[in-house]
Formats: sequence, structure tokens, C-alpha cells
Amino acid sequence: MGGGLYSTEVQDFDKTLDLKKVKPYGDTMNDGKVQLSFTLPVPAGPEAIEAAKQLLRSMGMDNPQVVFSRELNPGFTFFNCYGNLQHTVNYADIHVPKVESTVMDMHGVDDFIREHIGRKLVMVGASTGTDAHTVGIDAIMNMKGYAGHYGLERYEMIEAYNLGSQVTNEELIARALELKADAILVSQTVTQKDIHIKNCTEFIEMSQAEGIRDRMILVCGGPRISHELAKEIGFDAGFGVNTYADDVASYVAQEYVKRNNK
Ligand code: B12
Repeated sequence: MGGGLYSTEVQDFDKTLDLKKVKPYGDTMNDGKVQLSFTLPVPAGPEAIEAAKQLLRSMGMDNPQVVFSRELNPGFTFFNCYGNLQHTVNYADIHVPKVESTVMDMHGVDDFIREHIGRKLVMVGASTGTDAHTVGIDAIMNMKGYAGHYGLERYEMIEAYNLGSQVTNEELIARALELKADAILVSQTVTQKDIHIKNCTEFIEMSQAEGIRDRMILVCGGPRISHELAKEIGFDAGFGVNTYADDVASYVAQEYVKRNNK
């Protein structure tokens, strides 16, 4: 069965739950209740409310209700709506490729590296190409970290180098070679016209040409990055939103041990 996060407790609690036909949950199992908000470019009034209800029906909602509406600007009306969705989703058949590692906290990672590797792991990261967004890579690497999770610079057993933003692929690879990096961390935020794919593909090609593709662990991250996409491009792993340093540090440490124990 797919959906590794599913708890069997829910199924024990309500026998009418069918994981092949899951519906949104409001008050009772399978009621399909959803809340939706949107704006229509029409003036407020009964016609606007009727238009919103008709849209809800065409989205597959039974019992459409507009519970709140207000004209935002002349000619633009905002709606808060409820409805009972007719559609279902087959949760049992969902398989999402994801990074396979056990997530440890900072102390757990430090202990793991001490015990299994016996020296500091070197990680070099940057936001690359024309990308000027630094907050993501800083959240992962800077000492203070993000949302209560310390960044890699704080780890005793990781030597972290954050090169900042708009770093060219050549420069990142050159620094990684100079510092004898164990892992390179690429951050990509801007995806307009698929620039992230072009830039990351070029990075992978260069790392192959420099002979580091199989010597270093190559990781990519950013709000539009998934593990599946990163693997397709040629990275070893990809991390999206709500990633913490713990996730990437745990992965790199375990992947390093796996590769070096073969
Ligand atoms: C702040 C910001 C800026 C600032 C950046 C300042 C700075 N020093 O970083 C400034 C004003 C410079 C900026 C500029 C632009 N921006 Co901007 N920006 C944002 C904004 C508001 C927040 C991004 C952010 O900081 N997120 C917070 C961090 C913590 O989240 P994160 O990046 O996702 O990082 C997490 C994960 O993704 C992951 N992660 C990230 N990197 C890595 C790396 C590794 C190795 C790992 C493991 C994990 C990982 O871990 C992090 C923590 O969980 C977003 C909108 C938004 N609300 O998201 C737009 C946004 C990203 N920007 C956007 C755009 C279009 C631009 C511009 C092109 C605008 C323009 N026309 O000039 C320019 C591009 C400049 C350039 N050359 O790159 C778009 C991107 C759309 C797209 N899909 O391409 C967004 C989504 C806004 C929008 N809705 O249109 N931007």
C-alpha cells in the first residue's frame, strides 16, 4: 500500500474509510467537505453569489454554499465557500519518490559521523547561476539555522562552506575541489522558463567532466525541487519546502557511510 504516513488508527476508528476512495473530511467520514476561497472579477450581489455557486458545481461540489462575500474593489468580489466534493482519490496507489534516510537531530548526526566516519564531513553550498535568493541556502547552512533547527555551520562534525548566491557552476565546482568536499549543496529558487533545470543540468555535466560526479554527494534544494526531479537531472537527492539542516545532514552522513562501506 502507498502512503507511508498513513495511520491504521484512523481505519480502526472508522470502518467506512476506503483508502482507494478517499474524500476530504469535515464532520463525518466521506462527507467530502471542503472550504475554498477565490475572487471573481464581477460586482458583489446575488448574481455574483450565483456565479460562485455555479463554479463550485462545475468543480464537482454538491451543496455549494457561499458563506461570506465582499467586494474588494469596484468590480471584484471575494468569496468564502463550502461544498461537498464528489471526487475521490486513490491513496492506496500513491507512491512518491523520497530521500530514504533516517532523520537525526544535530547531536545525533554529530555522533553518527564521529562513530562511523571519524572525521568531519566537508559540505560546500551555494545558490547558483543567476539566482540571488539566499534565504533557503542560509536556512540550511547558517549557524542560526531555521525554525528552531540549527544550520550545518553549527554541527561539530561538519565543516560547512556557504558561498552565497549567484555563484557560477564553475566556481562552485572549483571551490568544492579545492576544499575536498564530500558533498555539494545547490540551491535553486527561480524556476522561470525552467532556468533551474538548465542550470542544474549544466552543473551535473560539469561535475561529470571534472570527474567528481561519483566522488562527491550532489544535493539540490529549493521550493520547486522534488527528490524525483533532482534524481532525473542527475543529483543524488533533492529537498523541497520545509527542509531543515537535520534532513540534509542525516542524508549525506548516511549516504557517505553506505558508499564507503561497499
Ligand atoms: C525574498 C524573495 C526575493 C528577494 C531575495 C533576497 C534574498 N537575499 O534571498 C529578492 C527581492 C532579491 C527577490 C528577487 C527575485 N525574485 Co524572489 N522571492 C522572494 C520570496 C518573497 C521569499 C523567498 C524566501 O526567502 N523563502 C524562504 C526560504 C526559507 O524558503 P526556501 O527558499 O523555499 O528554502 C527552503 C527549501 O526550499 C529548502 N532549500 C532551499 N535551498 C536549498 C538547498 C539545499 C541544498 C537544500 C537541502 C534545501 C534547500 O530549504 C529551505 C528551508 O526549508 C519568494 C516568494 C515566497 N513567498 O516564497 C519570491 C520568489 C521566490 N521570487 C520570485 C521571483 C520571480 C523573483 C525575481 C525574478 C523577480 C524579478 N522579476 O526581479 C527576482 C530574481 C532575482 C534573482 N536574480 O534571483 C518568484 C519565483 C517564481 C518562480 N517559480 O520562478 C517567487 C516565488 C515570488 C513569486 N510568487 O513570483 N526575491
